[in-house]
Amino acid sequence: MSISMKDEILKRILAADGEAVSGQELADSLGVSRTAIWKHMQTLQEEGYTFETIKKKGYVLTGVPNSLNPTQIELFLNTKQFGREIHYFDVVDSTQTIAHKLAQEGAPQGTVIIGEEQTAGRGRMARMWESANGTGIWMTIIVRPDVTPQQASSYTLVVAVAVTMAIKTLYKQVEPAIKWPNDLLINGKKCTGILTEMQAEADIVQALLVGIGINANQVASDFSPDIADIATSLRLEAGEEINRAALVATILQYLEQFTELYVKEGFISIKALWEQMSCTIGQRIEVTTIRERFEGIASGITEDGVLQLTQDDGTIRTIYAGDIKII
Ligand code: BT5
Repeated sequence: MSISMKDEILKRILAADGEAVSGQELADSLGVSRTAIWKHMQTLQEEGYTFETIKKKGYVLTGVPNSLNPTQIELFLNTKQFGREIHYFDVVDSTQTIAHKLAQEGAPQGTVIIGEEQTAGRGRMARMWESANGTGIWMTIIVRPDVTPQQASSYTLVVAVAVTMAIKTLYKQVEPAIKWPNDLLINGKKCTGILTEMQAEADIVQALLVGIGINANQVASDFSPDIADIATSLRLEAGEEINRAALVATILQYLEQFTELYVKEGFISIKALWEQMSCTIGQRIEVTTIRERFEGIASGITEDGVLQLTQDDGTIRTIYAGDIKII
């Protein structure tokens, strides 16, 4: 991806790791004037970076904003493909909409779209997803797995495992649990939702648009009354400020790893991990599908990622899609 002059300057200052970087050297090596460098430094300051200017030595970085600027994410990124192309916006309607367009135009696997704010963030079945400015992680990843559309329905479960692993790796004090099919709960409240949409033709998946919404740094009063009782954020649960860039990079690393495994060996290779992290299996649940509502015990997940429900009369039903409530 082409990187802007401003980001290139930022990258060099970040790489200096607290040492001073001379404005003249930046200007010479980038082939621009000192004034141009100074202007870019002003813009970076407006974005929340802080610098100390040391006479005759140059700029020293003293503070970074908690931003999802691709340059920040790249610092933590340890992947081959995922996150190597990032489209970053201040405000979008929905990152899903942009991802659909980019995927149609041929964007490669692993392309990520991030918005600091979404004005029309969405969940499944046209439900709304609250995506306030600067507090969460609102991103879509374009994945092009070599699987059939039928197989792809279990990919949401793979994503849930990858996000859970990333959260547990960085914040050992929290214990996210996966509620089938697409929620991560902490202490019973929702901190993450996943929305997987598909572009497919007959038997071929062209692209999966994997939308991940994570409440990262909200405090309780940030949630609207609609979701105040059911939502939580990582910060509220972990008791510390969340470094969103590090979390995005860690998610991308696990997602790349698990996607490779999933394409090679199928959902079965991730099933045991999913079961360990799930709060669904063994619970009495109420299932709501487009057509009906019924209840029973969530008795297991199949090798294809389909939920099995044992009804009170002992019959087993398979659930491919729907909402569940643990009762
Ligand atoms: C989801 O839907 O949980 C999928 C959410 C996916 C959001 C991401 S953000 C990046 C990408 N771009 C988008 O436009 N979307 C994706 P669902 O299972 O249908 O849950 C929706 C329900 O969750 C709503 O009806 C609310 O009750 C609740 N909800 C809405 N916003 C929330 C939030 N920020 N935190 C917790 N719960 C929320």
